Amino acid sequence: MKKLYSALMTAFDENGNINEAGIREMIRYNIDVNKVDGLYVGGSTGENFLLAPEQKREVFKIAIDEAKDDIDLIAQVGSLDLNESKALAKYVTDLGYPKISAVTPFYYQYSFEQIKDYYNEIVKDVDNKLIIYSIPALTGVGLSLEQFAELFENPKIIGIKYTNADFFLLERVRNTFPDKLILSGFDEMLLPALALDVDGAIGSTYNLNAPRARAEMEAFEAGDIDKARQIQKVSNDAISALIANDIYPSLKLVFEEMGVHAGFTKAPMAKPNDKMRAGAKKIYEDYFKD
Ligand code: MN9
Repeated sequence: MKKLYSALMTAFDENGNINEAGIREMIRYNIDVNKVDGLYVGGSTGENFLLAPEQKREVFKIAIDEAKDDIDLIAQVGSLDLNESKALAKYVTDLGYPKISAVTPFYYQYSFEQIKDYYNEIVKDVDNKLIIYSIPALTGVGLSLEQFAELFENPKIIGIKYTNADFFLLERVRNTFPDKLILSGFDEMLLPALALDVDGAIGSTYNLNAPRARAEMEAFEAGDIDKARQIQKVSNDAISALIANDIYPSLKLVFEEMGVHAGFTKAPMAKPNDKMRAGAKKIYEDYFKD
């Protein structure tokens, strides 16, 4: 069975402080209602790159404390500061996270040799397995088939969170590395990713839309492509509406409509205004009210 992961959001108060109760509510909702297979903690959706080092640790601690062994957990530890990434890799491994992940190093332009050293350093001193987080649209860093092959020479590097619309490369990667874990990262392109035999998906919108994504995966596996396509169409109507309304605060506003206290995004992410609130209410009513 293909696996479905929500990218965990971080609930903040209005001043960007962590709201622990809100994070726990979102985790419970994902486990009890969405019935996801796992959570990706500390990713883009978690606003991780806006967090202070101690806030990252706080989120990792809360998430494993709430989720325990009930679902799979992947901790994204990549950071601009390699020493911090290494320390976080150790921290989450000690907490019991069964997998880590790291975004490709970004902002400065690194050679592939430097990128490779970064990954090998992160896993060097920890007894854990790592999934490369590839998201070229946000990092500006794209990896080629040959570069993935070089990274996979390290046996601790076991897969890719593939957030990329390059399906040619996805096909090459899937068929070159049949035993690697490939998790698709663009929710709006779940169906073409399934067609190329990814092992599952990780995404922000599954926090709200996991039941549809699960139904789509089941239809796909049963060979009912028409049904899978119809479900993807409705999901994409919802995703388009979320993006048009500013996706990060809107995911939280829709959660609030559902009674889950997802709180605020962290500045410089947008503070909700009346128009955004009205938009989120409509998205809730159109797609997520049962
Ligand atoms: O990685 C998410 N990516 C970002 C996962 O947030 C940058 C996706 O789940 C997108 O939010 C989603 C909407 O574009 O596919």
